Amino acid sequence: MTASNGGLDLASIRRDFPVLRREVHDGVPLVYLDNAATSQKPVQVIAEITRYYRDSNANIHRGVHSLSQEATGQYEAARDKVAAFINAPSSSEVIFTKNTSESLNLVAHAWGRAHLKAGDEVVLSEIEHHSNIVPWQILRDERGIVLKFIPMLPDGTLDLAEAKRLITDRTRLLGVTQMSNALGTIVPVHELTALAHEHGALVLIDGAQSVPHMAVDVQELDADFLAFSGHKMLGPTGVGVLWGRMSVLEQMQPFLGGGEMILTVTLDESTWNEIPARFEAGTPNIAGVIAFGAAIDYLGRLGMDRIRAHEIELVDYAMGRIGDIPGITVFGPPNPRQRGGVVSFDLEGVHPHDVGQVLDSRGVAVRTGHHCAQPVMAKLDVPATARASFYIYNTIEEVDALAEAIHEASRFFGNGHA
Ligand code: C6P
Repeated sequence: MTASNGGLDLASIRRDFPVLRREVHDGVPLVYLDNAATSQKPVQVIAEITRYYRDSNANIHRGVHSLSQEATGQYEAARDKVAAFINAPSSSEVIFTKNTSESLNLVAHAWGRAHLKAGDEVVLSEIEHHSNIVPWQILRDERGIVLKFIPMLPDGTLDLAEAKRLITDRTRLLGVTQMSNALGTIVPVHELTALAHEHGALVLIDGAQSVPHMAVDVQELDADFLAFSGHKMLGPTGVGVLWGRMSVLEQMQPFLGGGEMILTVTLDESTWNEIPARFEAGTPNIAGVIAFGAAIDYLGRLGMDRIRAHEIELVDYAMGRIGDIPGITVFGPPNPRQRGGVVSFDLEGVHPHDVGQVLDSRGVAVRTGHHCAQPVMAKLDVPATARASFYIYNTIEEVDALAEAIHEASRFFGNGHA
């Protein structure tokens, strides 16, 4: 097949990622297809971490000295880049956390604790990552709020008719993923957001899998919160983002106390700093945030629409290439435009971990397990799946390597089909 790669120059992109030249098992070239777990990092991001520690390291927002001011400037410049990337009306609406999980917990703790009382309803979906279920269960057990879940249909999409029934005037918040990590399903969050707003509920979007792979514009989305992680979009681990609408952030209590989140402290009481400092207690991951800025620059140069087009091409090709392997079930929507760059599958008679090991012996790195989405596994009635997930540097030849490795697993375990 002749691939257009969405207009991306893959050879040039791949040169920027040293790890992609790695071999495993003494000479087997690495085929990295575990991008939904974390992406690889380009030299531009790696260099920025070194540069910061070598030339600019100082604590931020705390010193009048030149180095501290320089580090503060670089940290705040990264905030501006994130704001521009998601088209936030103001950089002050961008809060740095350590990952998506912390961003989602921040909403449950700082908004939920201030505004939810017994009987209030929070609507989630059955395809949420554990990080958008567990914080709400903790709050339910503490406050007596009621959790409702939009059901998943057999093709991995959400039951929108049921969503219309579940979202009512009792709903205080809708929390939903824009793209399922376990299945790749893209959720029509615009539609759900409009529905929730009609009933006066706030909307929290888990963008951990969508923001790295497609253009996400918070003004167009019209939600109230968007959570995502830098490490899934070329940035270092330990940096996440919570974007929040300012009028909502202003009504929230702090999440963690201490450090720069205060204005005044006496032994009796404290007052809070401006937003976003109010939600960033303690010394943050300064180097990580600054290097995340370099990751955003990199993605911006490629263009999110091209990245999305490239991934649709890869997924379309992958589904065709592996769809007819005997005994295979590919989960999630059949239409590649309704899914992100994720292909989650089961090979009849072979445990996904065994599939993963055979794939690994051929250099193909995929994730196997429940993908922190156990309710999805329960609904599919499988203990786990094997999941290949693509990003900007993956090629059609790597999809071929994946397909051949799955054939090999099928032959190796003699599941009766090969
Ligand atoms: N999913 C995966 O392999 P953290 O770990 O906090 O950066 O992101 C949590 C998270 C939240 N929501 C969704 C939709 C996610 O996919 C993830 C992370 C990884 O699928 C690790 S479990």
